[in-house]
Amino acid sequence: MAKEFKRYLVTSALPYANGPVHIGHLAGVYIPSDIYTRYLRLKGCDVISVCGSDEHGVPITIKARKEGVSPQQIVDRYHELIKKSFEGLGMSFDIYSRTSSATHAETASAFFRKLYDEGKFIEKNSMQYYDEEAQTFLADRYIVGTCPKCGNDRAYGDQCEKCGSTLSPDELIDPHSAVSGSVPVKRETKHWYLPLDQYEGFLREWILEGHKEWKSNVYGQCKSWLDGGLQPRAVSRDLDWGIPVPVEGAEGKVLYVWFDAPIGYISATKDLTPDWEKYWKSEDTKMVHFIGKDNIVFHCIVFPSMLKAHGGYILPENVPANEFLNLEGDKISTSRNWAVWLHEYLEEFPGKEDVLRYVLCANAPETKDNDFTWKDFQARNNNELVAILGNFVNRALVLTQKYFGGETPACGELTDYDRETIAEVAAVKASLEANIENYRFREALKEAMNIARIGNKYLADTEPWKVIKSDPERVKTILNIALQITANTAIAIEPFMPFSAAKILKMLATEKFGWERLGAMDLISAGHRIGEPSLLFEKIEDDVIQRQLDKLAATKAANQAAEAAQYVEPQKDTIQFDDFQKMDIRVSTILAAEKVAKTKKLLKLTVDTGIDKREIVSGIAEYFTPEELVGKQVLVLVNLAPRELKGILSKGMILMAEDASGKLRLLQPGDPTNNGAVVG
Ligand code: B3M
Ligand code: ZN
Repeated sequence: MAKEFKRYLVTSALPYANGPVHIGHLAGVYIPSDIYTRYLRLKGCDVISVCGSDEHGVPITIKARKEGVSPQQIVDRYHELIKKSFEGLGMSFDIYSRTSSATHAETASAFFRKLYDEGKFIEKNSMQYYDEEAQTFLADRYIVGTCPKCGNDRAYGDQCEKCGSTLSPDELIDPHSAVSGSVPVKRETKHWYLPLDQYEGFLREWILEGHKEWKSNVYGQCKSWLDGGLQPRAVSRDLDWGIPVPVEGAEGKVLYVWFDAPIGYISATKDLTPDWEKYWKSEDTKMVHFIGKDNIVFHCIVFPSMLKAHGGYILPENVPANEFLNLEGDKISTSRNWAVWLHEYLEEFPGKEDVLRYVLCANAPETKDNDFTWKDFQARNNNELVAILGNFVNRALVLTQKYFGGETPACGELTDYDRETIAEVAAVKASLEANIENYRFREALKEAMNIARIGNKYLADTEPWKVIKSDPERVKTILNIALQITANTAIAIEPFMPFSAAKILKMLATEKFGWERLGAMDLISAGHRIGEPSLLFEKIEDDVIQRQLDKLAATKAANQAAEAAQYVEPQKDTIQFDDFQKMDIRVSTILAAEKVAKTKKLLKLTVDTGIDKREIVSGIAEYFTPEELVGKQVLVLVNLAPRELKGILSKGMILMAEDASGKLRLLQPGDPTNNGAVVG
């Protein structure tokens, strides 16, 4: 028998305040969390939903350094952007806090201090990389060098972004500091470690025995972490941005971001309500963490161990982490700007907040990674929201306006088909609730949409527009039932599409219904005057989607150019000076140039090499017009064996450089030089 809870505490992963939120975050964490919270509120439960910006950590300091601003300026910028864009999409947190708040500093410090005073940490000295020029210890991300796996010379101390390998600073070839560029030295430093290995027994019991009902992707990951053996984990860092370690002699050290961030849920609750302890310390509270799969270890292993070590706190009842959402078949990436950013979506698709909520829920990566495509976004909007939900609601309202002047008709004698339809609508509630309460939001959304499907079919089968002539009394019953189904739709879709639910209620000119009324057929009374109907959704045309696809294509091209620019051909095999001496390279001037007939790439050049005037065929027609070459001085390898190309005897080769983007560049003497000058 499922345990009864008196209240609910819903937490959503705190987004890093070093960039905007994108559709991957929404599909993975925030839309599921908002659906769950709205549902509980509709049911009249005592529920609070907390979130906020995660404002510490190395990536924020790197971004600040890159932009030449302070970390506080970075987090202030993105905290506001994220908060505003969440509000724009209808995320209904009860509080959206931030970990640079005073409450959080106090809460996280006290939390650390209690564990410290009670000897729950291991103190350990270790050798870390230190930048003597910048006089700072270097977090792994601040050490750059050559990846031992793929040769990328911009690999970080913790990861190579080119080949994806996880690295440690000691593996880097030629490590140097990203701060000053100098070669770092090793210096001893002290840190505090949470001995996770000591919590293995508790975690096995609590998760593997006690929460077999958790989603398999979450349960499985926890099992592999536990089977892999837990190691003590450092909970402090040598950084100047973060919450200072509240211990004497710990100057220059801050709490590790993953130690302080989850405590952000507690500090946010404190800022929300003076009754915060009944949410965090009472077994009558059901706590649910909404996160992405990359946060499972922190929310199922590390944070519960911290709470256990501290004592007095409840543990999460469930952690329904989602997998990842990809975009147009490619991994979403902040650094490569490969994303649909929430704030840009809200600007470019005003009034379509629910379309994004709908599509991201319908495609949510609940059990495996999934893909967002703009074509699918358009199809779901046009074929599901417009054609089913919008169409049904609009017909029910417009026909009531048309036949009864907007006054709700009384319901007369029911036919068997009416009773069948009413029963079908009532039956949706149970499966809708079961799916939401088991975090199956994709399935739940289909159930909610089923009510509109039933309504659409009911109108198509009863054809009030035909019957009105012969039996207006019958049409009164049909439209009364259609209006009740419309009101039921507004209840069922509210957790998923709150903007549309509100619009339907406004068009019905009625207040919000509680969840307990779902399935009722007396929601709209006979004689009640409905409001003006308007379209809930509009078709999205191809050109709108094309604009988004073009935007992504431009991003891809920019990324390819940037990646190419980073790539440098490896050096060729060593040669002897004599080998080089065999080449005779001369400064020459191009006297004439013309395209070689029937070829795309070839130009025939007449060149004055100082020795003679000769013809050279060169594959540069895609990069230079004949006109722009005439008169230019170039470098020519004059003693290359002549060869016939397209019937032209080509005697020599113009030296070119191929740049990172593959474009050919002329090599020219810095100043005008006599033809025939020897290059050596
Ligand atoms: N800031 C978000 C992430 O890993 C991370 C979550 C913290 S929740 C306490 O993308
Ligand atoms: Zn690599």
